[in-house]
Amino acid sequence: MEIKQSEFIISAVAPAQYPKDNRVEIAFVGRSNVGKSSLINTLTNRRKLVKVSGTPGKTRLVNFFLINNEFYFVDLPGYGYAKVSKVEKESWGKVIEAYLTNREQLKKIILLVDCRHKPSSDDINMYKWIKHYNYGIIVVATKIDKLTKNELQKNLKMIRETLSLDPSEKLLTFSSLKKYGKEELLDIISEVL
Ligand SMILES: Nc1nc2c(ncn2[C@@H]2O[C@H](COP(=O)(O)OP(=O)(O)OP(=O)(O)O)[C@@H](O)[C@H]2O)c(=O)[nH]1
Ligand SMILES: [Mg+2]
Repeated sequence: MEIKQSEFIISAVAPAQYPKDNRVEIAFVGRSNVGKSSLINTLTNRRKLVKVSGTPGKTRLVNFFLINNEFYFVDLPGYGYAKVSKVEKESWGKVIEAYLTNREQLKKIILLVDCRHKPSSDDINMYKWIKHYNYGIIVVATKIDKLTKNELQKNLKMIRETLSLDPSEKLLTFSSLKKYGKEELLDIISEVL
């Protein structure tokens, strides 16, 4: 699949603002700073479709992007960012949960984990939660340009073990910096369309 068209639609705080046209949605979740927004820019061949920043916590609302006039990419706020207040964390959690609950047109959730780190308890909970609600899931290890081949192999094994991935489940690898892993992820996304 090739993405020829991508357009920002809305930053939604509440479900009432979500698009109502029932197009298929593909959502991106993961810890703050893991590279969700960068990955969406890479997939869409856009440098600034989504705001990226060195400061974690850039994405605070549920952002919808219409792709090829056919389906939506949904960029969610990152969880697990230490430097925000408890109240703010709870409000982000609610924003994420409100979107992920009962979203029938949501056909795939892409869970991003940083290839350098052991998945956190938040990552494990998110993985279990997605499975529990029977959404299709793809786990993607991001920022692989930061590791050597050997380090990466070791960490992929550790990520698989920590999340208890089934041997049949894919663990994709991705680098927005090197544009690595883009075709494989797009192919998997196109399967659900
Ligand atoms: N080396 C490298 N850096 C990356 C890659 N992807 C993202 N980054 C950097 O990681 C930081 C966070 O990227 P974002 O895409 O904003 O991360 P996010 O998951 O959207 O973060 P939140 O919006 O806070 O949840 C930025 O400084 C990016 O430049 C990658 O593939 N390789
Ligand atoms: Mg972001």
